[in-house]
Amino acid sequence: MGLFDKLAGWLGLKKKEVNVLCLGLDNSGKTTIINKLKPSNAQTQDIVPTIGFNIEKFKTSSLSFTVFDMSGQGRYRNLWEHYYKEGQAIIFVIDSADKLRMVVAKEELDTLLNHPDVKHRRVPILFFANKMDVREALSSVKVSQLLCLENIKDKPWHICASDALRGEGLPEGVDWLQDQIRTLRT
Ligand SMILES: Nc1nc2c(ncn2[C@@H]2O[C@H](COP(=O)(O)OP(=O)(O)O)[C@@H](O)[C@H]2O)c(=O)[nH]1
Ligand SMILES: [Mg+2]
Repeated sequence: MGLFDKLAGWLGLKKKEVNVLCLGLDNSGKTTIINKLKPSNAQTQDIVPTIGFNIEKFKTSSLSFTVFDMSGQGRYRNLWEHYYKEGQAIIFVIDSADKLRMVVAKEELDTLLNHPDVKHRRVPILFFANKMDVREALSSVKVSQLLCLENIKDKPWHICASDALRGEGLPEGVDWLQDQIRTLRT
């Protein structure tokens, strides 16, 4: 049973759908993480891959994921921003070893947090400081500092160090998110 099944099962959600957006720069590990979370029988539909813009959607009985890369695709931004409205939880993935693009990740995060469809909603945000297995990777505390996460006052957030290749750190993050989603729904 995948973590994703566990999450859905634990929540006891059978009818209503929860939309989780998974965002981050390209190459941060989103697809790897999502593949670890989703059950093997999840239906994946890739849409609009042809215009150099990558968005992946899949769903199970009760949870629906939308995954997209935020970097280098400024001109396609309006194509994915409309998903913000429907997102009830966000997973934001950072490549902890990519120090050069940490500032780009911060810019994308700030743009996300200031978007009208996100700004005034209490959407829980789970951060994965991914690739912690890489020797020169920054700690999750350092990543948190560089992204100025302490400035996020109006949304519940949590950061977990993760190694998506081995699946380390993912259960902790999923546990936190499931608590948050449960709170949202009661
Ligand atoms: N060392 C290491 N490599 C990772 C980790 N997560 C993903 N990768 C690798 O990073 C590359 C990009 O991952 P991918 O999931 O495609 O990133 P995406 O573009 O955000 O979907 C792939 O070669 C992955 O195998 C991790 O935690 N540690
Ligand atoms: Mg991907």
